[in-house]
Amino acid sequence: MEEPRTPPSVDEPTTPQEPLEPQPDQAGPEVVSATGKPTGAPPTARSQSGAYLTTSQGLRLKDTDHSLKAGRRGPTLLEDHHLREKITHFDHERIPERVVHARGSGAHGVFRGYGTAASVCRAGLFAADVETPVFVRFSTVLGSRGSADTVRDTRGFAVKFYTDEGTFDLVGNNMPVFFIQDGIKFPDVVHAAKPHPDREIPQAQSAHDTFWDFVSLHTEAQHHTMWNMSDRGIQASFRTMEGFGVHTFRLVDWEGATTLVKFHWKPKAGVHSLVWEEAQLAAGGDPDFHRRDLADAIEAGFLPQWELGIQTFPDEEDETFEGIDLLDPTKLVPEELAPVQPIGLMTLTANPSNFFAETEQVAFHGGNLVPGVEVTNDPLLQARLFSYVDTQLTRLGGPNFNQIPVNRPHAPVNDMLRDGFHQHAVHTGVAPYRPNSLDGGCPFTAGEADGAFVQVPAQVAEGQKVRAAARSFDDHFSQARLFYRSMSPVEQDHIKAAYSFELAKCYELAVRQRQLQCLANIDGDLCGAVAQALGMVAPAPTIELVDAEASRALSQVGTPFPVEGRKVGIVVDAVGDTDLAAAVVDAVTEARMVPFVVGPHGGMLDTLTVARTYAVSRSFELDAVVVVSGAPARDAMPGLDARAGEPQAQPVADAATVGLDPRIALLLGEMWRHCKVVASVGEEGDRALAAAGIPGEAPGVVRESDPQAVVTDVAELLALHRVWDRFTPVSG
Ligand code: HDE
Repeated sequence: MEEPRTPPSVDEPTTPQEPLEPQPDQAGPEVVSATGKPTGAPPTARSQSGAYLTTSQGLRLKDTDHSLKAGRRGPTLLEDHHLREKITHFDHERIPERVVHARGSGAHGVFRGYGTAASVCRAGLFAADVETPVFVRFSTVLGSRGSADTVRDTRGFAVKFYTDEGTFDLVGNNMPVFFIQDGIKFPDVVHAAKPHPDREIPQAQSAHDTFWDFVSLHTEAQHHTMWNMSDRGIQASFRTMEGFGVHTFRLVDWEGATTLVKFHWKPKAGVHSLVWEEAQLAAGGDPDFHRRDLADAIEAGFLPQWELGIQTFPDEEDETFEGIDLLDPTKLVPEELAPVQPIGLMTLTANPSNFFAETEQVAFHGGNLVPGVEVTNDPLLQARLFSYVDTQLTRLGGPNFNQIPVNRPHAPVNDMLRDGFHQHAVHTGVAPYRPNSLDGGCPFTAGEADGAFVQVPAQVAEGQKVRAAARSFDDHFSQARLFYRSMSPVEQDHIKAAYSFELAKCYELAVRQRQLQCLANIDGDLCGAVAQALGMVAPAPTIELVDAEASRALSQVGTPFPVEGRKVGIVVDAVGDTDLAAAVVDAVTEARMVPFVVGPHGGMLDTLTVARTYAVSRSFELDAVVVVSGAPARDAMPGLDARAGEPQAQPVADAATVGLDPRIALLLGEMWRHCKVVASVGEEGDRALAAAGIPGEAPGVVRESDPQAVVTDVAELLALHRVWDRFTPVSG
């Protein structure tokens, strides 16, 4: 077994030493002049150097703890520049958060092309074995920067590829469709979904009147809303999330031939979600649940991976495929009709060194394209092309945000953009204009053979100026129905519960009624169940319901979930068999899972290091639990005896009378309800399970006497993510 780590010294270090070397990615490329020569401005000039604390001007300081005063008890002097500089800078540390996607988590990584896209796309990054550094930012949409990770919401999935041909940003979501068909509606949907303007509540939630008011009136939002109400709205981890480019893009090959495509990111870890109660518990117990999970996984070497794939469609005049309008971002193309073809692999390899510098300041933009990838006339995409630069002007304080290290292209930059707030480049030359003779004609424009980006001459339909959409955009319900009917019964149950929860949070009867009408136009069974939960009458559909072939690929159930990095709680009490627990820890570690010893108090239990105390152990943090023993921790929790007899302390069974700590009873009850693997090893463990009311023979319950055997059984069950057959679904 691993020796417990010696904790780092808590004493203040006293020997001056050089700061950590900046990471290579912080350095950014060299600053070059208009003629391509280095300007000499060091790329890291603004990060720390030297062993001593200084002012921003490099003046060494002896004391940063006391302001300069007229006498020890006297007034502070205005002359104290260090005080003023320190406070002034602090006063301006915050920048405006993103108006949407404010809460996010980032990581560095690498993308490796398979070469399989070469027949349809000339972009160098997709060529075989080309490695491109990437920065990824995952996010929720609605919440503020400090909001909880596990709220019900869409997730952003934005990837910046630093290619040799320029930066390519694929700014997508974890859902393939969007609430609106035209970008001009974006402020409307966001205003409706954000907290009410009078009380500024609720935070990071769609469960409120204005959201449902909007989506029930603006029915093109119904398909995306259905995704949000499904398990996709509460994903287990960023690592188990699919990503979608949403819009249709146009790829161009070396001959200039074009293909329409939709981009998909497929996680190697499968696509998985939390259950709703778990998501709610996590939002309180660990609001940083997804951020922590991503950072921990990368640090532990369980590197998250996604395969990038494309669905391809012939680039024909009507821009439709099998009757689906490819320019309508509220529609997806089922994978059964157009399979996703893998074109490369992304691996996240490193956590950011500094959250603000990288994750907060990264600026994505769908208009950052490379030769071979172009946009289409999707009216949502077209409006986005305007928004993303515009928003950075306020958020990052001016037009030079591309000079921030995380935003710097890795391709040579020789633009004629000059000056502006926060200009860091020391440009040389006198002629930032073209044509010129004074700088020798530099910079020169490139020909196509030199890698210039030249838009393919795609045909633009002639027409009259109109504020209108194509007729095909009028179908708002058929794909919401397709999605619902493609779900497994357990997923349908979750959807019913989600609508019932969210609509029950709406005060306005008219809003609930209108949304029920939308559900009636999607699926009668769904509408009936939600109406019943709300105590309302289910309306009849007002349209003819159209059935399409169910798309199995839309369901998450049954996607593989590798056991690597999964968390297994090992519960042992103060007088329990710690040797047996240690053997389980070893077996879990050997199986490449992460053992969490759950004990009555922190510190050590014999040779075991306790990772989580009874007081903080809740189901959301564990994928499975193995109980060795769980007797009440009388010494560790004064007053427990007095409370043990109270009914609320025994959520599952008469725990106290049979010697089970009520907090372990609570944990086991949650694991049971959340369809997680519950296991015992040895007699004490068996007794604990029985005391918690867990039936010995139920699905997903493992009882073994041997530590190796219990871990083998647990690992087998974990590959299915959850034991869904523990409860009989109502749907189906
Ligand atoms: Fe965004 N979106 N968006 N969006 N979006 C922003 O840009 C906007 C849309 C998406 O991690 C903002 O830098 C408009 C669709 C992600 O930094 C802003 C419209 C999709 C992120 C903006 C859309 C997205 C953003 C806010 C309708 C999925 C986070 C801060 C025309 C394909 C990127 C910022 C990050 C961020 C505008 C619709 C994804 C205001 C106007 C559709 C992942 O510019």
